[in-house]
Amino acid sequence: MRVAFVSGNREQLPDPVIPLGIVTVAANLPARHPRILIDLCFEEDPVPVLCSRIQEFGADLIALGMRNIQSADYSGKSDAIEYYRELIQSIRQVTNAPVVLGGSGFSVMPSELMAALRPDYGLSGEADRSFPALVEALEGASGSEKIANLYFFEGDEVVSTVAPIEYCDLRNARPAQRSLVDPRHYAVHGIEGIQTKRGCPLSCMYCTYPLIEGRVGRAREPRAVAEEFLSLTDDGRRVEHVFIVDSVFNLPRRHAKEVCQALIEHSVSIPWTCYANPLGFDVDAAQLMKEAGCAGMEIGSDSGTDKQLLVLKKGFTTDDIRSMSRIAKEVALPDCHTFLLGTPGETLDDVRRTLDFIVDLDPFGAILMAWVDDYEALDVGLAIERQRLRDSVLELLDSHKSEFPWWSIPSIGANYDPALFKMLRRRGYHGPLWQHMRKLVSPRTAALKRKRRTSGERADNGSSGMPSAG
Ligand code: B12
Ligand code: SF4
Repeated sequence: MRVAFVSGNREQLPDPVIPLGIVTVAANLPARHPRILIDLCFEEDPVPVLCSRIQEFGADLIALGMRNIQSADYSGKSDAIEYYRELIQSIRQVTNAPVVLGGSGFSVMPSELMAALRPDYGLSGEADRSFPALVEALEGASGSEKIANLYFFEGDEVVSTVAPIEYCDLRNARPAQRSLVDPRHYAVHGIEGIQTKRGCPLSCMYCTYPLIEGRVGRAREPRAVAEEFLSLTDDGRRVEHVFIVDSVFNLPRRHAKEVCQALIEHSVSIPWTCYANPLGFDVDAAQLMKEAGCAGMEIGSDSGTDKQLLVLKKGFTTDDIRSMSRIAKEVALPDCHTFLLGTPGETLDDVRRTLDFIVDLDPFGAILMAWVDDYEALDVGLAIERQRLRDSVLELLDSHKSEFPWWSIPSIGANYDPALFKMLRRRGYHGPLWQHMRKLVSPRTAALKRKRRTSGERADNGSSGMPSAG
């Protein structure tokens, strides 16, 4: 069966990302099936390119990957549903081949997206095994009832098979089929992704990751991870930076340390960034990560108040965040904390306390985001309701943005816009941009602004350090 994989993702912020999920699925499809990958990321006019490449190839099956529902600026404005609907309708005009939709975006709300987009099939969650099984079933070689997480229509109704009893064992996972990746990812950006494990043991209140990769932790062999790192530059691929795409790299701590050791033993020299968590972080882990080439950690700290951390079920406290940041400073491992403002149950006063907390913490980087519920993409009423609080939060951030010279506030474009990204890339800075923001601000300006913020403007009512947004 001739399979045309399509990566619909066109998001270029903070960077274009290679369609790692799709090339992972492709690696597990038996070699006898000819395949192409049509990546729409860099196409000015994606629909005609998509249609002509599908026709040229003569596809028997279209495997459409939907990575994002939200947009990168957390503005809550996303036209993803409309865009994917247009892709599917256009595919229908040039071929009768069935369309199967999958990917992390799809997995977050599969039934709703089946009904809204009407592909022939949907596969939610990891598809390393289920996609090849579906191909086999479509060839008539086996039935489809045993395929986990398969969505399809019975009449007008969306039905699905059950979730898998066992998730994929990653100990012998095949490395992603990178030969399919559009060379423009390397020629222009040089950013790669590697997975060392799947599953996160924590249960943050809003987290959708278990829908995509389950909760059960499954780790890869550290040696295999190091070998995959070394193979990234095969075939002349230019790779300047790697993002370790695990939900949390340093949990479990032991596996993270073993991966670091393997990277050191294999003399891996490409710098990398990962998501990390205050739990499972200690001086040893920090030192090993640094030695293994970690250029920075992104930490989902979310809130600067213990009350909200409890609501969000983060499992750590503000003291844990402080301790992690202190260790990171000692070891010179850049830490960037993301904060989600306006989460359920949070007041504007809580948001102000969080801003105070970040000023005191003084991490290497901070990214401030107004919280967006994924379902806003489908529910207009919810989107309007959530937008009200978001507007107040953004107004507050806007009135203080100049005091935080290197913090990124994507929703209002503060230290987060395509022109800035382009300029930094032209200067030869690779990896997540928060790692370079400090270089753009003179230490004197930064010190003056911080001094004003910390000594002159802290509210004296004991509850909030940020002046009211008005
Ligand atoms: C690492 C990561 C990042 C890194 C990526 C670094 C890099 N160079 O790759 C960074 C920090 C840059 C990033 C940015 C963003 N991300 Co992100 N990211 C992740 C994360 C943690 C892992 C993604 C990954 O690569 N996984 C490994 C691969 C192998 O897994 P996978 O893609 O899911 O593929 C499997 C299945 O989905 C399925 N599959 C995949 N494709 C297909 C296709 C078909 C046809 C089929 C059948 C199956 C299938 O099979 C695959 C193998 O099992 C996920 C959360 C998660 N745990 O999944 C969020 C996630 C993908 N990101 C998300 C978002 C929204 C974004 C941003 C828009 C910013 C933001 N607001 O967070 C930007 C967009 C960037 C861009 N250019 O597109 C969302 C997407 C869904 C949604 N809610 O919209 C996720 C799910 C997190 C979430 N909030 O729920 N991200
Ligand atoms: S630590 Fe990250 S991946 Fe794990 S539950 Fe929390 S948000 Fe989800």
